[in-house]
Amino acid sequence: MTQYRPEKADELIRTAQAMVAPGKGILAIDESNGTCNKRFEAVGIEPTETKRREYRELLLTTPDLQEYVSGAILYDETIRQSTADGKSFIDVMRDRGQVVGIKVDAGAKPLAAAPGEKVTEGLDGLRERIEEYYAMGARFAKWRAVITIGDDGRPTRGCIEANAHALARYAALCQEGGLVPIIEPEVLIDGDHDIATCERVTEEELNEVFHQLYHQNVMLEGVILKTSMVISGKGAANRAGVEEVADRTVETLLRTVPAALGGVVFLSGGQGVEESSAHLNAMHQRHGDRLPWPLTFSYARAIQEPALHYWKGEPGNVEEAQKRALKRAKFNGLASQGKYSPDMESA
Ligand code: 5MM
Repeated sequence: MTQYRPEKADELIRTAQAMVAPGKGILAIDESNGTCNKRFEAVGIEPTETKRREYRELLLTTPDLQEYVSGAILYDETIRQSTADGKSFIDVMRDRGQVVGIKVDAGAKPLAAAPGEKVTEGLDGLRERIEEYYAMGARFAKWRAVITIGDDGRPTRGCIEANAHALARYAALCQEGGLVPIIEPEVLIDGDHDIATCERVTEEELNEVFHQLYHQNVMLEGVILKTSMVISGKGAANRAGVEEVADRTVETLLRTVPAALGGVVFLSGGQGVEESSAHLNAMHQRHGDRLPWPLTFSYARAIQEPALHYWKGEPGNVEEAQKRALKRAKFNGLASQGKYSPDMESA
């Protein structure tokens, strides 16, 4: 059987190409209210809708951000918000030539009969929600699955299969409704596992994801994979260096991700901001000529953190906070072409 083509195939392919245009990546600002509030409270910002709106305005209106950021993933609350002047965030992005994205999953919930594991929910009513978001102006979506590594047999096959199946069902629905699905199966960095364990788990989980996408007739050219890097656990004794992370990540992706895919982007997953740039950069410097798909970033914390910490909810700090966000976006844009250097950080 040849590849199934959804009705909006050409549009999906054009959208996917715009999302991973050369030198650009995707900004993730789709934190649910709970996550956003937690990050606000950690730096002393009031966890209110007003502050969340102000913060998202700060990021989305950062001067020149569109040079390095092709689009942003919004949360349901954010996609309905506007700037203080009354311009909708959707229009802010569209006027800058950016693609509007929306997180559509309903969060990772405990997987029954699988202690310590989660499955992402949100398929019920998804067709209708996609229709609404498309009509509002969204052109891509995101769904995140969470895979935990533990020395007690986690992840189990049951967890890997349940999450991959849901990702594929979500992706097919998105394409039916004209949204490019970002599929995000995140292998968490939490734990003291070594990089070889992360590599084995990432390989198993990506194989299953592409197996399920095939069976759900998902058109790969209109899909973006958002993946974690192959990296040592945060608490590992001897954490692998930049070159090993770059080599193992690229090798794992080459073994598992079909060449037809629209693009691959990374989450930062708790890495430091400079580390996230260095890893992406090393992948391009060492393997740039072997990559069959665009390979770039879709960071949340690794772009936002310096800006959030400086802003602290103060109107007088907006301009400098925006400069800090732009710096990370620019360095990651350079890293996506192998043109970043850690020396630039102090310049
Ligand atoms: C893993 O999280 C995604 C990427 O962010 P980092 O670069 O910080 O790792 C991110 O898009 C995530 O899905 C959102 O922040 C939403 O998180 P919650 O937990 O609120 O759904």
